[in-house]
Amino acid sequence: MIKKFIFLLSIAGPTFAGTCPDSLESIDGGWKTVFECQGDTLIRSKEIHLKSGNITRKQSYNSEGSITSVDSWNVEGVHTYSGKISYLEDNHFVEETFVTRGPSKGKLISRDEKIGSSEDNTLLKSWVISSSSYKQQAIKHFHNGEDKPYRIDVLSSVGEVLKYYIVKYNKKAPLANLVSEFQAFNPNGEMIGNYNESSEFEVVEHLRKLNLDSKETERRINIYNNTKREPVVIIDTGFDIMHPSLTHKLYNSPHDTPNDGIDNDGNGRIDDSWGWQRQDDAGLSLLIDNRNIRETHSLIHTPYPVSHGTHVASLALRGLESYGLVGFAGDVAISDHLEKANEYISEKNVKFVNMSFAIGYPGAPLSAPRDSFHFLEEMIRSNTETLFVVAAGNGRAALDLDIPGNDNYPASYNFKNMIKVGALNTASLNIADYESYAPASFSKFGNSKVQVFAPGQGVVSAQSGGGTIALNGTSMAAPFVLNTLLKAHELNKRLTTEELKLILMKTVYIPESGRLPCESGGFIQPDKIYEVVELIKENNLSVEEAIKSVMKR
Ligand SMILES: [Ca+2]
Ligand SMILES: [Ca+2]
Repeated sequence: MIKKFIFLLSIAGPTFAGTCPDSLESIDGGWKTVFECQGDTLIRSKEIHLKSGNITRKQSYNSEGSITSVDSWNVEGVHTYSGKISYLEDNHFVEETFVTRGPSKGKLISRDEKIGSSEDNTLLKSWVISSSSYKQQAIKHFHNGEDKPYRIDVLSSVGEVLKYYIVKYNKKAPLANLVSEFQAFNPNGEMIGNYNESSEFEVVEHLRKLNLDSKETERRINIYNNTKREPVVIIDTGFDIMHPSLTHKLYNSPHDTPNDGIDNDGNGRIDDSWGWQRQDDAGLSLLIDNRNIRETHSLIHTPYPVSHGTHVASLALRGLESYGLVGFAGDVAISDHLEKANEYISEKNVKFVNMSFAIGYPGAPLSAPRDSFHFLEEMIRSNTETLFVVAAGNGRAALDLDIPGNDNYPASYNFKNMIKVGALNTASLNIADYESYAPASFSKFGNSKVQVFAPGQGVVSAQSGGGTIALNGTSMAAPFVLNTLLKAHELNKRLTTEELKLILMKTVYIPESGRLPCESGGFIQPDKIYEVVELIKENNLSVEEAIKSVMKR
């Protein structure tokens, strides 16, 4: 029998705490407890099962008498369970749980700060600790009696507060834990970001409010007003369309005039000039209108608001003026969302799509419904001239996509019009460091299922609410590749997406130490791609000739 053991020690005061008991041994039923002291201070205790002779518990104490570590075994001597300890700190009652077995022994797995007593208490703060790395990620602060935090501190790996968020929830979707509004602050209390998913918004007006010099303001207004730009579809979590790096990049569709309340192109979406937000269709009337493609922050999977689509879109469109963002925001596991995106891509003849997402594989736990796989596959299969740039996926295990059972869609589809991108362990490319780059530890790979690697670790790009953030992921590597190909395409718009892919594949850098685990065997070299494109344009060379010429140098 395993004796379930949760030890709560509430210390009233220092008077008797940590004092060595009069007798160094006590017997209680079938167990004996042995105490170890240094002078008058109790430092350790051991509980022994008398019948088997096995130790069933070991505890260490600090000078105040608080338990600092607990180890437990069952009577057969098998190390079994975690100990929970508690103590008073600044009149608050702190409860901590540690790992007590295996190589992670002693690591903190939970920490809560409460007010009251061990029997009757209210949670004030709760630490979010990664269950895989045991790193502290965040502290959630609660109002007395409320179960959702109003403030969330972002922690460094050593527990320092890096920044904090004051959050407000979307009351229409209580279960989804959606944050509709937040402000971000640095540790000195200065505001560094301000996000509100439903504040009034008009593009040109907003560009004028950005506090830029008049020349830059006009430049951005002109970019936005250019309805001849090519649409780039980005299917992601959503986009902070008020972010200074994105507002002027929004597509200004010639098909559907924004703000007139009319579905001018008859595609069933009113004013979908720069994309749409799928959440509205799910029966959650969350956002003010169809045009609102803003990032929806759900705190179900992450401890604090995390920017994904905003980061991806800003990377994909960085430095480009002749492309516009058509954002498809929302839950990519919903089949209707994928079906509608497919219709849009076909109808408007969209050439470039970014997919920094994965929906598992059919039948896998937590994967999308089977219909979603059908529409996702259909989208890529039927739009043969569209190039789909896809994140290979992140994971801690099952990283080799070539091994059956490690599937991860869309990355596991094998269509010619896809480029599936793994992440390198770098944020940018510097030719002096080429030999030091390797696939990031979290990146999926595959000699047939992944085509190329690109920077994906510590990549700095736009953050929802304002400013920038460094993120890791193949999600960041895919838009790096798309951005490079768009720049190449901007240099020579006659190039087909197939030719662009060929140029990318044939100009990669293959390390001298060996091929990277992907089809091309290397990572993207933007400069070589641009050289090839320039050569094709200036010397009227074929794609193959230009590649040969550049790669011979
Ligand atoms: Ca429309
Ligand atoms: Ca319209």
